[in-house]
Amino acid sequence: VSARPRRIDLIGIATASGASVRGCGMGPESLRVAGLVEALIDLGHRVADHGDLRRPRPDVSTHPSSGRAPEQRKADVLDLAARTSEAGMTILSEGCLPVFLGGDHSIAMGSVSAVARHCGDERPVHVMWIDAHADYNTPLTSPTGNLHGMPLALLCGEPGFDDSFAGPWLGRIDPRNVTIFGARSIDRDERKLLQSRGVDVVDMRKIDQLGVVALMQKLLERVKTAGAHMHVSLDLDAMDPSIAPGGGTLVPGGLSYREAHLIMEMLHDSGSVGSLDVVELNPFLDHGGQSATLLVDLAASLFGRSIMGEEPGPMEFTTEA
Ligand code: 6HN
Ligand code: MN
Ligand code: MN
Ligand code: MN
Repeated sequence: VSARPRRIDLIGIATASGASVRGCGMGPESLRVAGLVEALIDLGHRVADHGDLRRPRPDVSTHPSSGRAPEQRKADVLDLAARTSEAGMTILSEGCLPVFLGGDHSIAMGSVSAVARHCGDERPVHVMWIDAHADYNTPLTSPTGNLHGMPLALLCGEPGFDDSFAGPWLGRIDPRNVTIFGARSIDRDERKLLQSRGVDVVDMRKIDQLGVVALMQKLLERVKTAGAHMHVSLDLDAMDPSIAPGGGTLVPGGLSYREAHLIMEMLHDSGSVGSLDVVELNPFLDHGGQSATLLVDLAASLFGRSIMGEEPGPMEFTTEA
């Protein structure tokens, strides 16, 4: 149980360049306004806020929905991913736990590659991707061309990314060390890729049928046995739109309020989590801060907030090892 206080380092990546809907570049600031720093300090952690990484160029209206042409958006994504990767490495090398505040989900190219580079051959990395989507498209399979639908495929070294995508993220992660949790919208060719690589997809049907507890226990036991660093990538749209309206790619039938918290509480008790992304919050679409507040509360659960304090409950994760 990772009750001990940690030094948590926040870094915002204020971008929507991987998405087709503008607004999630304001995500980091919205999470701060919703009280993220205070919530973590309240749990006894030490918190450093590194502020935001920003797009290299100002926004221009060349694209009807995003305001940016595809090539420009791609250049922004790659530039920010490189800087995110370096910043994450620095935080990890100081023994701190990085929390990457998106921004759209393409920022995970930077965050996950930072973790993979830091762990190197010393420690396996397991990625838990909590999302309505699998984000496992390649330029060959993507129906939209939006880069926030591709970071996992890039990290897992899927073919279809040409040399222009070169960087420390390419092929950094073994697809068998990925668990997608909460999925309910997967594109046709994306599904074929996931199946052929043996990616663990815990979709909403499985969650309905087997429940969060059994599925999480299985995952956490596996991660513990492997001695892996668990990176959690939390996409707002994993949660049901009724409790998390502030996203650009909402899908009905998502995680309930308590399911989401229980996942976070069990992650906390596992002691395996070494890094976190909080992504896809679009404050422009949010309803009065509801989604931002939900994400802050979920992060608090992940970092040790519990209903009855320290008392271990019957669902606490234990392992023989
Ligand atoms: N996200 N599968 C769709 C696409 O465009 O590739 C949606 C991706 C959503 C990405 O929510 O992070
Ligand atoms: Mn996503
Ligand atoms: Mn998503
Ligand atoms: Mn709305």
